[in-house]
Amino acid sequence: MDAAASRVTGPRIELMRRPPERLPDDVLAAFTYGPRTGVADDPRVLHTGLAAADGLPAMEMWRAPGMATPGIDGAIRFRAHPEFLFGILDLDERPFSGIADAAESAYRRVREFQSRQSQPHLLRVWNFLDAINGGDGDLERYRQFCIGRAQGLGDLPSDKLPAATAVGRTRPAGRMQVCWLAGRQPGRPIENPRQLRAYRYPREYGPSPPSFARAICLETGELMGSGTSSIVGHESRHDGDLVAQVDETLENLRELHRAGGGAGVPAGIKVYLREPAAKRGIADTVCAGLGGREPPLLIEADICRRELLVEIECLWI
Ligand code: 3EB
Repeated sequence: MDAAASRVTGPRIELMRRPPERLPDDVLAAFTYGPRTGVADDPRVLHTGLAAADGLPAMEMWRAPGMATPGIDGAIRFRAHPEFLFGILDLDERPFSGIADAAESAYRRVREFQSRQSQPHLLRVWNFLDAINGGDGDLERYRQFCIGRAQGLGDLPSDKLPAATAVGRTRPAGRMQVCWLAGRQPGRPIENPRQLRAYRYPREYGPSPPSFARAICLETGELMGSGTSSIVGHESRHDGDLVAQVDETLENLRELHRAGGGAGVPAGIKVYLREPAAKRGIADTVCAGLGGREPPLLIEADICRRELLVEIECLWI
């Protein structure tokens, strides 16, 4: 058989500044940033409540390597391709006793749902939260989220954790949004030699270390990086210095790419910025620093540690 003809690719990301009126059939999910657009009533669309740094509409579209079919399972909306599934859980956080409780419930539902799918393996998760830095010490909402997430993931072994992003909305929406890509085949977790594994962070960062892998290498060859920040070992670097944090983060991403085998080119680079007013030059620096072919999407968001000003995510295809 012709290897090229039989090769299945992983999902593809498209970052759009002119969101389309309708989504093609092979779209698994689409995240909107900023103003809601014409696709508002499509179940594949998640309105994140985050905004692009320039305030204009943006959409992130994930396309399957072929047709995908829709489904609903309780509060979960999903779209399934034989190889890949994308799920969206957009929860009202307010009925819960706290963010830990909401996260535990969300992740318990995700795992229970995934256990019944023919694409059971979690590959990549995005978490969009309100007030991620609200509360002090171990009561900080991000730390509480990590406690609930770990509880909800239950007995999932560390070496099966997905790659992830967790960022905060600057305008509260009362919602905990968890969205994920899953696969028929498991991914291979990749760790970053410059960084301690997140799930082994020491106690000083909270009672429950964050449950994610630094990257996941798909069976189809793509490398999906987690949200990456200016952290070396387990320590935040360059407190208050955005330019230095961006450089450190780019070094982390290049090392992560090397650790994953160094294949492929960057696609769908997203830069989460705590203070978008300071964004001058960052898009070019990030694009050049990763060898990107298209400009990154800059998004205003809070980052999980107060001293961190930037988080960057990237997929290599
Ligand atoms: C870090 O490296 C930065 O809790 O899911 C990045 C990506 C971060 C994902 C998560 C947190 C998460 O610890 C923060």
